[in-house]
Amino acid sequence: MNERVENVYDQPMKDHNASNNDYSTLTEAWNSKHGELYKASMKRDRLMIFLIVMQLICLSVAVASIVMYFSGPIWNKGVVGIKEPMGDKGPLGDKGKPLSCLNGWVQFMSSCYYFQFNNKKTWGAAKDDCHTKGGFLVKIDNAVENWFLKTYLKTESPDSAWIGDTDSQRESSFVWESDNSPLTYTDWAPGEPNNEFNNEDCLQLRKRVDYKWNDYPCTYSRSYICEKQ
Ligand SMILES: [Ca+2]
Ligand SMILES: [Ca+2]
Ligand SMILES: [Ca+2]
Repeated sequence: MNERVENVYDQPMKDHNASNNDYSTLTEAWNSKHGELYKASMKRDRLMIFLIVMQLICLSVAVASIVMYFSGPIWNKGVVGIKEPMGDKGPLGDKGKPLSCLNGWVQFMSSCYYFQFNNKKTWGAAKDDCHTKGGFLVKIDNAVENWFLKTYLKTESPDSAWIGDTDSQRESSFVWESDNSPLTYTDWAPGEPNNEFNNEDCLQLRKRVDYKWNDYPCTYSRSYICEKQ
C-alpha cells in the first residue's frame, strides 16, 4: 500500500552521465558529417564559379576576335576619298567608307596622326613642321590616346618622340602648344619631370621607360608626332 512511486529524478547520476555521453557522441558525429557536407558544398560552389568565369572569359575573347576580324586594325592608314585595299583578313578600316586622313597620316578615334621617324628635328622645328602640315605637335588628352601612341611607336621603336608639351614659358608649368592648355592627363616615367641640369623643357615619349613621358632638352633632334583634328 505504501509502495514508493518511482521518481525518474531518483535515477542514479551515472545513468544521466551515460545518456549525456551518448548525446555528445551523436552531436559530434552529426557536426562532423555536417562539416564534411558543408566543405563539399563550398568546393562545388567554387568550382561552379570558376567554370562560369572561364566561360565568360572564353566568350569575351571569342567576341573580341570576331569584332577585330571584321573591323580590321584599330588604326587606319587612309587616303581621302579612296577605299582601303583588301588585306589578308578582309578590308582594312571601315568597309567602303572614305577615310578622313590624308595619305601618310594614321587615323585613330577622331584624330589623324603623322609619325615622323626618319627626319628627326628639334622640338621647335618639329612643332613648325606639324603646323606646316596643318596640324600641331600631338596633344595627349587621355589614357586611350596615350596607349595608342605608345603602341604605334613600338612598331618602329624610335629612341624617343616629341609630343607637344613644354614648360619653356614658366618652369614646371607645362602647357600644350596647340591651345596653351595645362596637362589634364599624365604618364610620367618614374622620377620625371626632373628638369635635369635646369635644361629640360620639352616632353617626349621615351623608349627606355616604355614610352612613358620625360622632359628633355628641346634642342636635341628626335622623332615626333603631329596630330590633326
Ligand atoms: Ca589629342
Ligand atoms: Ca623644365
Ligand atoms: Ca627628364
